[in-house]
Amino acid sequence: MWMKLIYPEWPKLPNQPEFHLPPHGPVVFAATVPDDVNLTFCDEHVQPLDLNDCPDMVAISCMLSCQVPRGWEIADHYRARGIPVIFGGIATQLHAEETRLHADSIFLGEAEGRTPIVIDDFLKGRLKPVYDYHGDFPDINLVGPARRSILDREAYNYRGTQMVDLVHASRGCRFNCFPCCTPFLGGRQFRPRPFDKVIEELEGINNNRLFIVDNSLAQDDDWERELFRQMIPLRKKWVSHPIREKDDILDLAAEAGCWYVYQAIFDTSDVIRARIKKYKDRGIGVEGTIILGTDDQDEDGIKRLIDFLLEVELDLAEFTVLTPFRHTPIRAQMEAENRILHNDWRRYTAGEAVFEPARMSVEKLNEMFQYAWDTFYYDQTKEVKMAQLYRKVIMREVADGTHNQVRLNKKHWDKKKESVSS
Ligand code: B12
Ligand code: SF4
Repeated sequence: MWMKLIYPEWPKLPNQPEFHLPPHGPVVFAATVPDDVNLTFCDEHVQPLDLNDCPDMVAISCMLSCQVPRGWEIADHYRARGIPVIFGGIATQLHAEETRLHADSIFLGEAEGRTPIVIDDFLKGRLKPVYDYHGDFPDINLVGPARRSILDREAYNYRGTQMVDLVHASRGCRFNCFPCCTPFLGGRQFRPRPFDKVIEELEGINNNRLFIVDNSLAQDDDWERELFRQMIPLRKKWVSHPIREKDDILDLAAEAGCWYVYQAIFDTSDVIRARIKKYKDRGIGVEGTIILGTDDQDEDGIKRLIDFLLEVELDLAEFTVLTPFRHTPIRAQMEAENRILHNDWRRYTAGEAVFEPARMSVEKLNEMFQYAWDTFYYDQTKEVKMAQLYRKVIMREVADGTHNQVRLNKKHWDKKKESVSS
């Protein structure tokens, strides 16, 4: 049986550099697909999608809301030719009802231990329209190493630089922040994977640079300490969401190779200032993730926030516009207040206002979004600031003998030479 797994393209945010990270949901799902299935993969961000082939089944994986409409288009195309389509992934769960209209089957929830059931049903001609495992989480021990062999690895290098590989050490999140749908998806219970499985997976990744995509590592202090202790000998360099702000944990994180963290910044408080300093004192970089358009922000507030970011010398900043995604607390609030402008999911990119802001107009918020990018990156572009972060990691790799960039760069330039001469 041939299953063609597709990751539809989503619209990039206008201010983002032109590189793509390897998708994580598809490779983790692929690990659950039985070996006797002939699985092929197309990530539409980096590969052309052939819509004229005839797989036995098309499987579409969607992570973001703005990716879903493109997934529907692809599905409609295949189904019109009689090829069955199944959808899964985060955004399938968030948009289940609409997705059903474009699918033979939708899969809701985590796939470990369940995919063989789906395949078996399909082969017996009794594929169900819905596999609903939402909230019914599989045994975390079943989460195996992701099947990264399905990726075209070179497609994810950027100008000859090896970018990060994605991996996760836990699921679930015990917090419930207002813009986030993660508690709806993965539940409020923190579900760590066994250490030996995580370490084995990390060791097996042929890349020194990782993005640990766990929702938040700051969920259990003892777990976090032990994870970092066990990671030290691997000498990997990694990026993650926030780490618990305790001195000994931050020390361990730095020793375990923490390169930079994504830190949400909502205000200009001394708490945030102190947190950023703690990271930086240990050589850990900080990329701020800044949501614009919250109810407490007005135009002046946003300007003060940007000044603050420059003053605390953030390494990078990623600005997004507050977006009331499905199954988030903020959506419930805005629905109750009748402030949502439309449900055109293509435009739910977090790059434009899709709701009525409380303290400025829609136009002003969009203008402030661009102001934020332009002001923060006034003297150095995002590419330049990123290059500086990469320089830091390269120096650390050279110092501890884990650097393999020369080989990669050579391959990149050899390829360039080839294309010029042909
Ligand atoms: C990693 C990540 C990213 C990475 C993605 C890199 C990549 N190439 O994949 C990056 C940093 C790029 C990213 C960016 C953004 N992200 Co993000 N991200 C995540 C995060 C933390 C983890 C996703 C993940 O990998 N999960 C682990 C995998 C293994 O789980 P999974 O995909 O569910 O897969 C399982 C099942 O679903 C199933 N499955 C998967 N596919 C399929 C297919 C089939 C056929 C089947 C049967 C089953 C199946 O099998 C898997 C194993 O069980 C999630 C939060 C979360 N915990 O989900 C947010 C999340 C997806 N991101 C979100 C947001 C808001 C964003 C941004 C818009 C804003 C931002 N700055 O965060 C930007 C996008 C900007 C843009 N337009 O370009 C939101 C989604 C909002 C939405 N509804 O669109 C989430 C949910 C977090 C949140 N705040 O609520 N993100
Ligand atoms: S924003 Fe992060 S910490 Fe907050 S609920 Fe979402 S995943 Fe958890």
